[in-house]
Formats: sequence, C-alpha cells, structure tokens
Amino acid sequence: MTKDEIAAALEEIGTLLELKGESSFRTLAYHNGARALSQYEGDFQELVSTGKIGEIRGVGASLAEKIQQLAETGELPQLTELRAAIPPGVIAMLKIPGVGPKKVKALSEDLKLTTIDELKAACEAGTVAKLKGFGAKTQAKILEGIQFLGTVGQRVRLDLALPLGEALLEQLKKLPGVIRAELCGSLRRRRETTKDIDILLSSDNPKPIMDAFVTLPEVMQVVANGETKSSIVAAMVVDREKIVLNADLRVVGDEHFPFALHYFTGSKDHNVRLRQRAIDQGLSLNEYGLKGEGRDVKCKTEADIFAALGLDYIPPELREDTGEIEAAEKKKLPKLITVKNLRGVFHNHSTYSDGNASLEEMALAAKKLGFEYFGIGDHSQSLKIAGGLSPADVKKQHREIDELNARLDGIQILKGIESDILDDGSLDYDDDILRSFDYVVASVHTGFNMSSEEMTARICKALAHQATTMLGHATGRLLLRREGYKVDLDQVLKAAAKHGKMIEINAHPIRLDLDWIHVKRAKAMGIPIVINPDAHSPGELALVEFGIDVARRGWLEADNVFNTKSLAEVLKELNRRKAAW
Ligand code: DGT
Ligand code: CA
Ligand code: ZN
Repeated sequence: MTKDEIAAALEEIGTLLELKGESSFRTLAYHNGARALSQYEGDFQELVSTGKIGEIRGVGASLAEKIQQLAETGELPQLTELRAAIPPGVIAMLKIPGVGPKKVKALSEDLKLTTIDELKAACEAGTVAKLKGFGAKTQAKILEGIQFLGTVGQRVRLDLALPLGEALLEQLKKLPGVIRAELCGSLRRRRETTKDIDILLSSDNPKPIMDAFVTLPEVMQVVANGETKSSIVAAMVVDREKIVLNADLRVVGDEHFPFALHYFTGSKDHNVRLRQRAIDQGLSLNEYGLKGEGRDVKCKTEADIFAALGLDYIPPELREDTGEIEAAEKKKLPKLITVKNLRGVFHNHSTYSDGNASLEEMALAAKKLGFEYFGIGDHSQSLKIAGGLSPADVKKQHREIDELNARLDGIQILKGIESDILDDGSLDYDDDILRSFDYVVASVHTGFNMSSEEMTARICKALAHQATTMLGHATGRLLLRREGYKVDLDQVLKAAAKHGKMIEINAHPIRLDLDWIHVKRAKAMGIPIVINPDAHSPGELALVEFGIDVARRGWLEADNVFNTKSLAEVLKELNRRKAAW
C-alpha cells in the first residue's frame, strides 16, 4: 500500500471504531495518525524498509506497527474484522451532511437501518423524528442531506460543470502571483460528464493562493487545504440547478506547469501511453518533468513536450488513447473542426410544435450567431404531446417561411421537419407532403421498449426511405437520467453509409448522442455528420458548441460536417437528393 492508501485505511479504522461506540480517545489516535502520515514529506518507503515509521511526528509505537503491516501486506486483521462487522450502507450514512458517528450508531442500532435508502424511507415515514435525540428538525435535515448526496455522488453534465469550473478559474487567475492557470481533467478534454473539477496553476508563492481558494464564495466545504494541493466542495446555481462538485487545485512552480498540465489533463490511458513512449526513447516523463540521463528536457508548453517526443501537438479532446499518438507521430492528426466552421443548423423547434419562440425569433437568433441558414425541424403529426404538425400546419408553416425569407436579410430559413420514425419504421407523412420539405430529420420519440433487433430494423428502414436526409438523436439517451433505447448502432451506421444518409450529433448537452466513439466510426465510414442544437428556444442555438466538443473528440474536420457548407452548397446537395428520389 502507498502512504496515502494507508492514511485512508487509518481514517477508516477510526471511523469504524466510532460507529462501534469506542471512546474518542482511541478513535482520535487513528484520525491524527492518518493526518500525520499524509502530511509526512520525507521518503516514506525508506522508513518502511528501515523500520523507522515511529519517527514520523504524531505516530506512536503501536500505530507504527500497524502502518508497517499495511505497507508490507496491504492488510490488517483489525480493519478486516471491523469492515465485516458494520454494513457498508451504514458507513455510507456518514457521508450525509450533519450526520456523525453517534447518530449513525443510533439509527443502525435502534432502528435497524442498514442503507441510505432505508434511512430515507424511515425519515419519510416520520420514524426518525421519534428517535431519542433526533426530532422533526433533524429528520428534515437528514432528508435534505440525502438529497444533497445524490447530487454530489453523481457525475455532472459538461454544460453544468463548465460554468462552475470557469468561475473558479477566473477568480484564481486574478490573484496576485498567479503565472499560468488552466482547467484540466475531463473538463479540458470536454467529456460529456465530469466527476470533479481539476485546476492547475503556477506560482512562486502558493500559500496565499491556497488560502484564497478555500474561501471563494462558491466553497461549501473545505476538504483539504495543503501547500501544493487543496480540495473543496463547490456549489453554484447553473440553469436553476444547484451544481455541487468537488474541485481540486494544484499549484506548481512555473517550470513544472506544462508537465503537470499534461498529466492532470489525462486521460489516464493517454498518459500511460505517452510515458511509455518516453521510456522507449530513454527518457522519463511525469507531472514534474521530462528527464534524460542526467539532464532535464526543458519545455515551456505542452507542445514542447510533444515535440520532444517526436509528436505533433495533440489537442486535449483527442487524448483518449484511441490512436492519437500514432497519428501525431505520422503528422496525420485531423485539423479539428471549430464552432466558427458552422454556417447553419437543421434541427430546431418553434411555437409550431414544442418550441417557445416564433420562427422569426429563432431565425433572427441564428443570424445573430453568424449563421447563413436556419433549418426548422418541428415535430411531425403523430407526436401530439409535442404539438406535431398536421399537413395543414405544414402548409401554413411553409407559407410563413416563404414570407419571412422574402422579408429577412442575411438568413435563409430552410423547410425541414423532424419526422417521427413510426413503430414499423415508416415516416410520419405521405410522400406528397414529404416532398414539400427541403430535408427530413428522422427521429425515434416513442416505443422505446422494443428489443434491439426490432429497434435496429425500425431505424434502418427509416434510413432506407428516399425522403430521409439525416437521422436525429441516434439513441434517445438523456445523460445521467435515462439510458438510450436498445439499438445496434453499428448496424445503423452501416445502413446510413449504404443509403448515403447523414447522422446528427445532437448538440443538446442533455443528449449528446451520437457519442464520440461512434462519431469517429461514422467518419471512417464516410458518413456525413450534422451538428444540430435541437433548440427549443433562441438561447439554445448556441448549444452547438457542445456538439463541436463531441465532434472534436470524434476526430472530425470541418469537411466531415454538412453544416459547415455554405448555403449555396447546402441547397445544391439537398436539391440533388430530392431530384434523385
Ligand atoms: P473524471 O474526473 O472522472 O471526469 O475524469 P478525469 O480524467 O478528470 O480523471 P481524474 O479527475 O480522476 O484525474 C485527472 C487526471 O489526472 C486524469 O485524466 C489523468 C491524471 N491521472 C489521475 N490518476 C492517474 C494515474 O493513476 N495515472 C496516470 N498516468 N494519470 C492519472
Ligand atoms: Ca476530473
Ligand atoms: Zn427530437
């Protein structure tokens, strides 16, 4: 076991003893020992091999023995027994804010509760309030705490985590003595969800920066406040949702910054690969530097590190160990698409179906973002709960579009529809009406409970329809809320390639399907991708930025994406498809 793992084990023993009702004198010895150990800055392995752990300040003889045993074997009978005696669900209750070992002991012994779920039910039934020393107020607090745990314990969507991460970063950047500062980890790689916020900063004087960090207004709780690393629980309201996330700040000297930036950006798999490449070249790479025999390879930026290892610069979104190092070596990395490449969008809603703004408002908002074309893709007639358009509505909408296009400058509205893919795989209008659209986005909105075989056949049939231009949200997932329907996406990609259809990256950050792995596969198969915000309000048009993140993670260049084409090119292609029908 490493020093940190042992410290954690000691903390655990202290806590488990508290749950058993041990005297605080005994339990404190473990907690203090754990802190002493984790703060020890010398060579811990040396102390282990020479049997001198007792020299660590704050570690007594009996604790030193246990540490020695943990270091050598990774086990301690005392810990094993304690773990077996107390259910993990009871230990988990300790994470609820305001619930300490004494309360947990009472809840588990007097009410025989063994999990947080059972505790929640007992609170809701009012049983907890009746327990001696608890009361209605405490019961309400526990319930609130359980809810809070639900938010912290989970991953958080990128669109919600990013504003919090950026708020922290911006405040840190303003502090005196900060040389460079960046977000790292999954946020920098733009993963769809994130576990925590990783921030790296360089400075010659970390102490005041750390002190400022742990007192930022977003701080709910200080988990650790150290010389080079501090951890907080931070909270912020984003889009009316209270976002709670752990945030780690690491401070390094500026000469180490590029190495630490690369290391803490990850991914772990990418790091492992790059480190191996360094070894193969007789070098050693870690978060502090790049070393050869008896010399440091000086690097001012991440690009310098890659260059020193014979590689082109690898953008963070590509650092997932899916061939980026090989491509960087051969100078074959893609020239990744950026949001500026987008010239329009195809899948959006208006008040004709379930959007909250008029066609004109939506089109003007698109123009403001610099788009040349705004494609409407309201819902089709079967989707009654979302105000799907009847054939008469379609005619009315098309007349309004003609009128708007005659009147508005600098933006062209395209006549699209988001046609439901019906259970049998057919589209939601007859051919005459389908022919009246410039394009058709085909999407599944109902009948999610089919088998994968049925769903795959259903979608592939819709892709074979001559009217279909592109497949909308390919899996129907809602991130962290709902799994997608069961479908064989690789078969769907094959069908799209066979019939020459496009596939959408649904840029809405709640959805983000197609996922980046399938985006990369689609690219390899030559399937054109479309990045659509699925906007239901003018503000949501800007969500394309999250689709760009997925596209970049999927190695896409501007050329792979249909809505990077000019209006003239788009019209030409859509007309070509219609003429071929
Ligand atoms: P997350 O937090 O689950 O959304 O994803 P990440 O990638 O931010 O992961 P995190 O926060 O655990 O660690 C941040 C970065 O630190 C990670 O991307 C790579 C680096 N890292 C962490 N643990 C290790 C490790 O054991 N080995 C290596 N090579 N790198 C690591
Ligand atoms: Ca992270
Ligand atoms: Zn839809």
